[in-house]
Amino acid sequence: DWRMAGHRGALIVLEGADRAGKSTQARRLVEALRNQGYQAEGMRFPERTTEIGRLVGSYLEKKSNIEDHTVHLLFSANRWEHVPLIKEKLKSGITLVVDRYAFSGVAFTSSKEVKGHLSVRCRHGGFKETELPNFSLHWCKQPDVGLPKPDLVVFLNITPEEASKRGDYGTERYETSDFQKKVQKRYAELMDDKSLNWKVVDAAQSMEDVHNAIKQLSEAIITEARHQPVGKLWA
Ligand code: ADP
Ligand code: FDM
Ligand code: MG
Repeated sequence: DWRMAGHRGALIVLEGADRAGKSTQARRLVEALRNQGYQAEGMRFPERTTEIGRLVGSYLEKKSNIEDHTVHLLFSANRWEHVPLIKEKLKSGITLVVDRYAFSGVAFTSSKEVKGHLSVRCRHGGFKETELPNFSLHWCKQPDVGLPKPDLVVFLNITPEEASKRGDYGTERYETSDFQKKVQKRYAELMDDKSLNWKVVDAAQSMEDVHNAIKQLSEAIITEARHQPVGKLWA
């Protein structure tokens, strides 16, 4: 059948704010692609079932505290430990639908304030206390440089007002409206990167309409990616 035999699968990532519909749409997309005769599987990050994933999971559930840089590297390591599997699946023709990827990693960590102060020497002698800089996008991207590059990154776009109609924030780390607003700004900066195939979908539409939009984008990219090698992210 034209949908299989010798061609690689596509790497499709869903990103977006809390309650934008990533997990719902990832499930529906896999199901719809399979019904159309494609080989497709879901994947998510963080993947909490590995040893590294359990550390990250316990951090998100606030059962443990991990220093900010360190946990950023663990989120990235959780992706790297899946790279052999990702490559194998794509090579065998399976399209992967991934719920969050390196873009979440960068958007969330770069929204954190670095705690602490730095003493800097003034030009005319003496010292002044200055705040440490926030995590830069540049610093946050480095651990994920070279990961398999998504063929398509769908950004499920929703306003905080629309998202709030879908229920309250949970009790995990990062689930506050102040923090989520910062994350949203960081996503916008990441979407300025034209070396990636970002597609913005209006996530305030009905589940059905969002699904149809994502499905159409996905089928087109599966056809396009078939003959191309998998790229390297931010490399
Ligand atoms: P995310 O994974 O982005 O946090 P979910 O897929 O878990 O989002 O969806 C969050 C909640 O919003 C769920 O209760 C889901 O049923 C609901 N939901 C998802 N998409 C829509 C939509 N298009 N319209 C209305 N409610 C939705
Ligand atoms: N998150 C997710 C990060 O901070 N860094 C990452 O690299 C990734 C993949 O973990 F708050 C955050 C984003 C979100 C949480 O929540 C995961 P879900 O509900 O499992 O997507
Ligand atoms: Mg989700």
